[in-house]
Amino acid sequence: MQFKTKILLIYTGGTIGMKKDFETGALKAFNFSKLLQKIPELKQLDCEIETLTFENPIDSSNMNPEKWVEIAEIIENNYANFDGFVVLHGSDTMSYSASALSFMLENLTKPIIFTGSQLPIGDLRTDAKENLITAIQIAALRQNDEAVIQEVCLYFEYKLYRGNRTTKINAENFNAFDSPNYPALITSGVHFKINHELFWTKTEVGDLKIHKNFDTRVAIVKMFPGISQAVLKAIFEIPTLKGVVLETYGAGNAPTEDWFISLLKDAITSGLQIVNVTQCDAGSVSMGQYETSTSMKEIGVISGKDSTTEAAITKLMFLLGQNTAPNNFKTLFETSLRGEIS
Ligand code: ASN
Repeated sequence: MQFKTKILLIYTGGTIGMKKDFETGALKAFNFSKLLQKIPELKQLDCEIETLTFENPIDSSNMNPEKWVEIAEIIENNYANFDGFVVLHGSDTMSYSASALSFMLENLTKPIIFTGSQLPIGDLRTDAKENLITAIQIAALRQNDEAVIQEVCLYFEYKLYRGNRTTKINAENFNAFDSPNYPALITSGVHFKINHELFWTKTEVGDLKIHKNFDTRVAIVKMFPGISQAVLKAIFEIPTLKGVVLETYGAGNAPTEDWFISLLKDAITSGLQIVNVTQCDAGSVSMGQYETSTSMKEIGVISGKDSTTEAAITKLMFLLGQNTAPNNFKTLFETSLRGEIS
């Protein structure tokens, strides 16, 4: 007898399962499992689907590291019994969660596909059905008796991306995500166009390991012309602060003024990890390319290279949470752990 591929759908919340609150007119998360029974299309899929939902589904603006652990533990507890996992998640912070889960789950050999929608699944013009059905189909893809996808991905509007390469770019269009520095792994048209050569290739194979500690004593600071010494000093001197993602200009450039460089230097000397990422949608930090980044390179600012801000901040929380040795921190951060940097 041929066994069917088993997929676990994990519903965390998000627009996909929301309904209008008739008193306020606002969209609110509600019980998704009942709604699934109303999607007859799912029965046509050649796989077995089970659903687990968060006890209290959330709008993804309420997502946080404790809830990432909740998702990871659901995966951990069901890993042996399922061939793939589809995580239904609000689009607002989906790229953060997909990035976080990519770092948490080491040695993955099964697909974890995040998806959601811009309109609720009950809406006449919904984008939810396509996203959900195709995400399940992709999670169920197998070749030579193993899963085709063995990493954390995000599927939205006909494209499967590596999760930690994505960013939400649009609050209106169905095409809500982009992966500016890494091409789509799969494009869904009449057929799937599967770009095997882009898949994450692991250097080591071992049992699944789940890392559950994140250190939230971090901040994202976005540079702008006119940012004051007083503001930056107040942030960089927060006594509990352990790491900062600094969004700089272009290829990782920032002011060359003495006060700025010495502020960063003092912070680094006292143990703060500072990661340089670009504010640009695409491209990479390249410290030393311009005079406006040379000093940052000299004082030991970490290069986020071409990682997204979402990947950089979750990696920072992850590596700090692992108690990474300070003398190894920069090297480890600048290394691709799950394909998040080129
Ligand atoms: N506010 C919603 C959420 O992120 C947006 C969505 O899912 N499209 O939960």
